[in-house]
Parts: sequence; C-alpha cells; structure tokens
Amino acid sequence: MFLVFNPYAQGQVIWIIAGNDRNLTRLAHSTYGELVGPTPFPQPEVNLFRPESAVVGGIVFFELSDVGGSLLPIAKAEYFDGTSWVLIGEDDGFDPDYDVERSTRTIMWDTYGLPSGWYIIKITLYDLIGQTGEIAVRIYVDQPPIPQVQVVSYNPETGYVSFDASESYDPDGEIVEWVWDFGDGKTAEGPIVEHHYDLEYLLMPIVVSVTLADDKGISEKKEYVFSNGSIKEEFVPEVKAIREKIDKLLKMYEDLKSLSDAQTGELKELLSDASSSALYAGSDLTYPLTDLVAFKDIDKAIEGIEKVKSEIKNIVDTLSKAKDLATTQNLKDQIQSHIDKLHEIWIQLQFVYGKLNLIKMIGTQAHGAEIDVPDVRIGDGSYYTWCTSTITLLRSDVWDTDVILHELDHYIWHEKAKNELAGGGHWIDEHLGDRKYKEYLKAAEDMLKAAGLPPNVPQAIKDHLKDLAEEEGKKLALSEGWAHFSMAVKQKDPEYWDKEPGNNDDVRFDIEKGKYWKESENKWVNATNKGEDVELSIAGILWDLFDGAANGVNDQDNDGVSIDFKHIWCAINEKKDSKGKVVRSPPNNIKEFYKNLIECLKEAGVPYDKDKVDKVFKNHGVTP
Ligand SMILES: [Ca+2]
Ligand SMILES: [Ca+2]
Ligand SMILES: [Ca+2]
Ligand SMILES: [Ca+2]
Ligand SMILES: [Zn+2]
Repeated sequence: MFLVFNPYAQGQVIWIIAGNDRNLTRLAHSTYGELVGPTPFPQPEVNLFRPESAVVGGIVFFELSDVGGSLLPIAKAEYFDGTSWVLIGEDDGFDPDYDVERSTRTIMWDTYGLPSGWYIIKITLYDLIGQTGEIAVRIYVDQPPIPQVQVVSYNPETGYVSFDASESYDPDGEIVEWVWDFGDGKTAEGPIVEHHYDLEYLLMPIVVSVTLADDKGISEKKEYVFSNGSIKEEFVPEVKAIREKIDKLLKMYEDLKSLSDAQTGELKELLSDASSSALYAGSDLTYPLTDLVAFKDIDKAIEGIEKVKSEIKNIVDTLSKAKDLATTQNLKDQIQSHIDKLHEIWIQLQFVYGKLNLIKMIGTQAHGAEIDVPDVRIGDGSYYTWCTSTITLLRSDVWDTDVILHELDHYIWHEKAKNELAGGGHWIDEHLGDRKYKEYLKAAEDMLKAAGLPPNVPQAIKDHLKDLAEEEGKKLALSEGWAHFSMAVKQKDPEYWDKEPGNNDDVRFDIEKGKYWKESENKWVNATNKGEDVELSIAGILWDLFDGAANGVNDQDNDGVSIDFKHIWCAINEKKDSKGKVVRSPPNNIKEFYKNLIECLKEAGVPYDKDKVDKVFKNHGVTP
C-alpha cells in the first residue's frame, strides 16, 4: 500500500477511487488453486456512498457496496494513526437470506473521544476466493457539541417557560447555532429562549429538544421530557410514543363522531360508542404517563396501559360490528382504516409495556433513553429487520402478545448491543447450522451455474461455507433463544403462543418443558434436538438460569439456579470502560454468553455455584 498524497495537507478533500490509473494500486490474487476457467466472482470494486461529507462527528457509518453488486465481498475499514492501520470494523456480508437488504455493507465508527483532525481511512473488500478491492478516503473527525439544558422560569398559569442551553459547550471548537423544538409544533433559535405554551400542552409531559451546531457544521440533538416545570432525560421514547398515541386517539374520536353524526339507527349508536371509548382511552393514558415521568410508579403506568389496551380491543369489537352493518363500501373502508389505526396503537402500547417491564427489571439507570420504541408495519409475516430497525407483523398476529414481545426483544437487544443479528428461516427444534450450510451451498452452486460453470463448489470454499454456516447457526439460535426467553421473562410465563385462528398452524411451545404443541394432533411433543445451534436449547438454558425461588418463578427442574435478570442482561450486552472503549462484546453464541455471564456475576459480587450453572448448560447439550 502506497499513498502518494499528503494526508495532512489542508484544502480540498480528495476522494480516491481504486484503480491502476489512480493513486492506489488494487491488489488481486487468488488463494484457491482448484478454480479453473473464468472466476465465478468478479473482482470487488468499492463504491462508497456514506458518509456524504468529509467532516464527521460522533457515530459515523460507512456504507458501501461492490460496484459489480456481488453478494460475496466482506468489507473492512481501518484508519491510519500515524504509524499503523487501526481496525474500525468489518462487515461480513455473506448472507443469502438478505440478498436485498445486504447488498450494502455498513461499518460503524465511534469517533467520540478520538483526537480531532484529519484521518486516512482505508476500505477493503474481500471476496471468498481472496480477491480484494480498495479505496482510501480522508475524513476530518470533529467532536460534536455537548448539550446542557436548564429550565430558568416556568409559570403554569400563563404557560410561559424559559429554557437555557448556555452551559452547553463544544470540546474542540465553538457552538454557533442553537435550535429548539418545543414539541407543540413551534421552534426557536438562541442559547436562551422563552416560549409560550397553550395551556392544554402543559397538562401532560411533552418532549422538548435542542440541536446545537458547531463551527465545523457538526450538530448534536438532545431530547428531554418537560413535565411540571422540570426537565428529565429519562423516558423520552415512552413519552413520545404515548403522546403520539394520544394524538391519534383524539383525532379518531373526532373522525368517529362526525362519521356517526352522518348515520342513523344501530350504526350511529355503535360509532358513537366507539367514539366515546376513544376519548376515554386517550384521556386515560395521560394519568399513568404522568406517574411514569415523575418516577412515581412504573407498575401503575403498566396497569394504565393494560387498561387502555383492553379498551382498544373493545373499540375494535364495536367497530367490527359497525363495519358489518355499514351499507356502502366507502363507509366500510373508513371504519377499516380506524381499525388499522387502533391495531397500530395497540401494538405500540405493547412495545411501551415491554420496555417498561424491562426498565422495571434492570432499573432506569441501566436503561438509558437510547432505545426508542420501534416502527411497525403490517406485512407478509412477523419478523424484525435489523438493518432498518423495523418490526413487521402479520395481521393475524396483532393481538398475539407473545409474538409482539418476541419481535420487540429482537429489536431491543439489537439496539442495545449494536450487533448484527443473524436472519433467515428457522424452527425451534432443528440444528440451524445444518440448515444454513444447505442454503449457502445452494447459493454458491447457483452462482457457479449463473457463471456458466458446472456447479462443483471447490472443497476449500465448501469448508469455508461450512464454518460460516456453523457460526451463523449458533448466532441465529442465540438471537431467537434470547427473544423467546426475554418475552417469557416479561410475563413470567415460559410458554410462547402464536395463535392462528381457524388454521392448524399455531406456533406454541414451552421453553421450560422443552416441548411444542402439535395442533393438528392436539398434543404436546418433546423436542428432539439439542445443542448450541438449536434455539429451544438456548431459550431453555436462559430460562433455567432465571427460573427458581429468587425470581418467584416455579422451576420444575429444581436446579438450584435462579439468577437476577440484570446479570443475564449484562451478559448479553457489551461493556465499555470509562473512556468508551468496548471491553466486553455482545455474545455471538451461547458459549460466549456463558463467559460473559461468569464475568458479570463476578463483577457484581454475586456468589454462584459453578457446577450447578454448568449443569444448566449441559442439560441442553452445551458444554460451556
Ligand atoms: Ca466540535
Ligand atoms: Ca397469530
Ligand atoms: Ca427450569
Ligand atoms: Ca433454574
Ligand atoms: Zn425471532
């Protein structure tokens, strides 16, 4: 590698494109001797489209693709620290399950705390036969401003509030812009601002934000909950989510009222019932929310949400009857659109419910406001797409609490651990490594066929695919096992039940008993597979670590192990030191989880019986 320009020179930023006629020489070699004839994999060529600017601050994403659009390249980014190349991250993008989403590679760079200045970044794409493509770019790392906000004055009778962000600072420059969003649709600029709220906005908590931009053009946004004259950093996502639901419910109340005014007879009555229920549900949400923000009582907030959830089910029942009675297609469609909105509100309240339960178990300090409430859409199945942080739900799953919490737990773990999740088809009682290998081999054979070659995958590539498949199978088993377990813990119930009315395809299993329900034969059957790449084994291990006297959950195995959820949560997530450096990574498989768990228990000074803990793993076919 040879760089012909001076990386520390001032002036225009040069984006260097790989190619023999440019500043960098592209390397190409083949490591596997078995391949003859034309290579099935075109040589990788880097196409970098993010970051868009040469000046960055905070968390930076490198997004790139292979110019040829191949699925195979693995991306790596490094920066030059003056003497050597330091790894930023890698994205092993080989995953036939994600041929649409994974056509790009994403590498995250956490620049908080790095010295400000110009950095040379080298990005390399590798493919499975050892070919590489490279580019280098020059990027200026800036430290973003650090916001600090106070309420200076507040008058609940007039609605006047003054906010002060003048204590905010920029570690390596100056703040040049302060932009406020008061949460009521109004904005203002300046370090100290006075705002007048319509009094109705002050009845319940509201999210206020300030965005600070520095002299390099890098900005930092921070959101706060403003309630009863004070601001707090906690519960921003919950307040935002519930606030949005209240607005929707109140809008629905108006819509249904005008809809019912235009009708006659039974239909009018039903629509008017639905309308007053919507009003009731909307106003009822504000009480638990106030308690929540005042940190009074999370249980009360959860109880309030449960009440509103059952009220929403009632409105949907009423609306379904009204829809049957409606005489025009137009009216039927209007009513259906209200039902759709209510489904969405109900799902979002389930998310808030799930999050509040998590906060209850791990405490507000460990929680942080960084995990937002996810987006959801109704689609062709129920799954979580980690690269877009979106949950998709099947329409027949909208009332299935277990399914919703399972997908929420994929989301929360992913958002918290910032890890890549494994994806693809899976069943609780199978070796996922075997499934993955079959899929990978088929993908490789298809690529050879597409290149006009006989589908004989060289042994070296087969071995490589086998390794990848085993790793990925264990990763998928951990991801699914975690979501089953976390769903179960929130409800203190080890059974998962995805109901599918009318069909014989309910998905129902018990992670304590290791059994699943065969709906067609109306009986429970024992799972037959065990091990690191079997999701029911992973869910079983996690549940057995948790169940028992200390957590107030009956343990049929009586294994003498009952670990507080917060230590299990510790083991599934990363740990950073005081400088923000990652000192423990989220686990990729159950054995790595075991290692983390022992560390977490030691750090917390919690005594544990190693033999008993090991036995829990061994019972499920895993030797830690
Ligand atoms: Ca700065
Ligand atoms: Ca269902
Ligand atoms: Ca047990
Ligand atoms: Ca136990
Ligand atoms: Zn899942």
